[in-house]
Amino acid sequence: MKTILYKTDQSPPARAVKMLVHILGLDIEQRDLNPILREQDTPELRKKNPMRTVPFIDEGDFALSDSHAIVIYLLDKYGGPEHEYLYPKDRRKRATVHQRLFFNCGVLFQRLRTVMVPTYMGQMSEMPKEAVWGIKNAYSTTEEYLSQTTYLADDVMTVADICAFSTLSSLDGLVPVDGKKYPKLKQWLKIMYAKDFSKIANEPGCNDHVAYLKILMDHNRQNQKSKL
Ligand SMILES: N[C@@H](CCC(=O)N[C@@H](CS)C(=O)NCC(=O)O)C(=O)O
Repeated sequence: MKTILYKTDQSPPARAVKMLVHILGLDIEQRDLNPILREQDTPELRKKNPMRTVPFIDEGDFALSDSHAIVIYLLDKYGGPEHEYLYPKDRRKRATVHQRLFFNCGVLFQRLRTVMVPTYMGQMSEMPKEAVWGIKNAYSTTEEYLSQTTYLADDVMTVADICAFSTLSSLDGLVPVDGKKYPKLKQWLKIMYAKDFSKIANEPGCNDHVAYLKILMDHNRQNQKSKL
């Protein structure tokens, strides 16, 4: 069975996989699944994807969830020598790529998730101070990484940049990166926003994601007011 990618365009981790699919030029079937409507909870999909998150891929006798695991698998399976820069063979460089991927998974995306989940559940009507602090704190760490190398893990773009960019582009829409405080992050974002794969596979979903979160916060605020 050919690979099927389950995704929704608003999802940052799904956008990371979509960007890699675009870079590798893969002809993969992409199916929409709305996690807010819990479309991933059917018994058939749950069996393949116990984490019940998007993105995940299905190859019939093999399924894989988590964008970070998926991009590494796709690179391993389809990447040619011309893609080696994305996932360097050098042991230390590869270890640094892994660390930045875990940073995206465990820090950047979690800071975004603390805004997404309560907003979707109707509980958040504005960005709380603690969430903004957490996001800026993550910007500081990213700034320090970008002070060591041009891209997040190396002087060339790696898969860690693609994954972190999908999250940071949504965060930037919610808490705009201040170029005076985080000049390297601002410059890196500018470079990443200008890439073709970003315009095609990230920008539309990212814009929708940020706009939807802001609309929902307004809606939650109106709801809270009407209950007073
Ligand atoms: N670490 C996972 C996170 C995936 C994730 O949380 N996706 C969200 C959409 S952005 C989701 O499916 N949430 C549904 C849920 O948590 O039940 C990845 O990188 O793929």
